[in-house]
Amino acid sequence: ENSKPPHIVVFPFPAQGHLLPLLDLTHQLCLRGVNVSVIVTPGNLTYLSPLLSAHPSSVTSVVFPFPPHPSLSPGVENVKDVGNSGNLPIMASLRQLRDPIIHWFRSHPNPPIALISDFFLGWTHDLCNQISIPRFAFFSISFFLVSVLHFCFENIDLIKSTDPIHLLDLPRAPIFKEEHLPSIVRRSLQTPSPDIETIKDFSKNLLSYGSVFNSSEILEDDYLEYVKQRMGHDRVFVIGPLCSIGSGLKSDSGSIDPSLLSWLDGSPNRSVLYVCFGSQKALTKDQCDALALGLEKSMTRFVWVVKKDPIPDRFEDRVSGRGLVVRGWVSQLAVLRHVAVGGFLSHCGWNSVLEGITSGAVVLGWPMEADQFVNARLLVEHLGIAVRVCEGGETVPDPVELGRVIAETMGEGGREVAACAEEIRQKTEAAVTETNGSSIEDLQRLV
Ligand code: BUP
Repeated sequence: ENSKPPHIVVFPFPAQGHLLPLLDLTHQLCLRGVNVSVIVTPGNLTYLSPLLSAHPSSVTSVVFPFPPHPSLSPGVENVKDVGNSGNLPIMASLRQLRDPIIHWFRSHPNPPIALISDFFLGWTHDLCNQISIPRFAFFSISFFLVSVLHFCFENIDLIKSTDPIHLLDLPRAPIFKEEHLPSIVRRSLQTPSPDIETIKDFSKNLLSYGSVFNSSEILEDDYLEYVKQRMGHDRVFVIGPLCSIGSGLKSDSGSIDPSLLSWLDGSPNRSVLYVCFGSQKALTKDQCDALALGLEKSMTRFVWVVKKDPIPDRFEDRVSGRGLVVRGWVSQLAVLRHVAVGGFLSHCGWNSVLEGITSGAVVLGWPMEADQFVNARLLVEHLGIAVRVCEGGETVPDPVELGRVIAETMGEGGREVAACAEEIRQKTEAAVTETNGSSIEDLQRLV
């Protein structure tokens, strides 16, 4: 019995920024001899393919029908298909899987000995108590953000009555304008709050047996300590950045489209600015116009990844040879790691932040919503490895100023920040690549 590999269950939340890193973690656990059942709904099964084919004998998918929800169209099971507004209804739907999961667990011939679930699934803490297995919360976000969320949820009345709000308890005592607080906190300030269940759920994460963070102690050791103290134990595992650990799932599949690759190959080292605002945000027409003009004026080489964003007419002709507009999905990590790329104009989603850091690209931050203002603060003010070029989901930047900042940061004026970024890159990489690196050791401790 003892010689059997341990069997655990993993429950991701279906938003790309949550799902992909947890699947990366699952991959690392399988490589270390763990057998895993992954809870998934039919519409998300496709995202498991790389994992299932990398570990055909140690990963099993456990498919539960997606519980219907009045505000979600049939077939919508991933936030990617509806944008951030889908977070709450998808969370509410998944909560209904509690009894089916308990039933599955109780009838399993070799039931799992632990659960790792996304921090958006805080209710699984109670589920695990019911079936007497430990629950580990997986955080695809920073310690800084968890600290901010914790403080805000504990002090909702204070936050309602002050703006800007001074987070006095936290390391560095940061000050945030209300509009820059995480969206989930801002929504909870409304009366009546639509998110009361979410707040209750979030606090369960800090009560769980353990927690796993896709971050690095190099980036935020003070907030790591703060969170550990709030949790009151040492079962806090800091195992990131997962995008840089060994043979990752993503890097296996991540190849650059041949025409983009040859364009990058023909560009001087560190000359290209990669522009991408994540999977959820589409720019408005005015924002697109301003950004396009800013890129044009910067005279900088660039690759701009667009989704549904309305690109101005003939823009591509005007920047032909110097700039590329790419439509759809690109392998962001592979592009960022190309030697030609030196800058990353980003919305500062946490995964993008980690991918930027581990590529040594200077981040030009344009935080728009959710946790992005908090992440940008960490990069710009705390670590000094980024500059902020714009702020706000509705803001239209001044194209002349934007062009100037891009040109300056990608040129001589960005030298100092690039040197800081390189130093942090080296330290962060060491944590995940050296055998005694802090993240590698924590991964082993977790196993
Ligand atoms: Br878009 C895009 N290619 O074209 P974030 C994104 N990505 O590989 P977000 C691509 O998606 P949430 C593309 O590398 C990163 O790993 C990117 O996550 C990848 O932002 C991920 O940066 C995007 O955390 O997600 O999309 O806003 O809000 O769910 O965190």
